[in-house]
Amino acid sequence: SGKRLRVLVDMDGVIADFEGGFLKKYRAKYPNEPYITLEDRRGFWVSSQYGNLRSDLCEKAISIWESKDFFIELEPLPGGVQAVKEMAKMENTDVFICTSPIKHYIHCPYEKYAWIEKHLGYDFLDKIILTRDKTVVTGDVLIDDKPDILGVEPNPSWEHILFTACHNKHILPSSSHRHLLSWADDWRGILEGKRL
Ligand code: BVP
Repeated sequence: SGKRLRVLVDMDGVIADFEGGFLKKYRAKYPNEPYITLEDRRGFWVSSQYGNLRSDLCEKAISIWESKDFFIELEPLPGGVQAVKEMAKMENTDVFICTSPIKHYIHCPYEKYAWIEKHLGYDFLDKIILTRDKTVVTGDVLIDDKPDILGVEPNPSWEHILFTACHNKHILPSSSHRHLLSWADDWRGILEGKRL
C-alpha cells in the first residue's frame, strides 16, 4: 500500500563484488607487489589508496578493472540478486539498476549489461541506467556504497541509503545518511517507510 516507489540500486559494491574481484585479479597479475586487504581499505577510490601506497600502483590497479572480463566476472554480493528480484516483484515498486561505467568504455558498459542479464535475467535489461551523474536521475531511494554522490543537481530527489562496503565501514552512522549494513538488513522497512 501507499505511494508508488522508485528504487535505484547501485551495482558495484552493492550487488556485484567489485572490491573482491579487484583484489583477486590484482594479486594474480602482480603477485610480487604490495596490496591492501579488504580490512584495510579506506576511501571509495581503490586507485587513490593504491597510489598512496606507492605511486606506480595506481596505474597497476586501474589496469585491473580496464581489462576485458573484469566486470562480467564479478561475483554477486550475498543476498543482492535475490533482494533486487524480490523488490521488483513488490506491488507499486519500480526498480532500476543505476551504475556509473568507467570512461575506458570498450568493455565495461557491455559487460554491465551482460552481468545484469546473467544474474537478474533478460527482462532486467529494461531497468539499467548507466550514468556518470546519478544526481540527475529521479527516484525515491538510491542504495549506493559511495559516501558522496555529487553531480550537477544540488538537490537530488532520492534519499541516499549508504550500503556498507569495506571502504566505508568506518564511517559512523550520521545525520547525512541512513545505512543498510548488508542485504540481510531491513531494506523492506526502509522502502515501506518511504511509501508513507
Ligand atoms: O565503474 C565503477 C568502477 C569505477 O567507478 C565506478 C563506480 O561506479 P558506482 O559504484 O559509483 O556506480 N571505479 C574506478 C576507480 C578508479 C578510477 Br581511476 C576506483 O578506484 N573505484 C571504482 O569503483
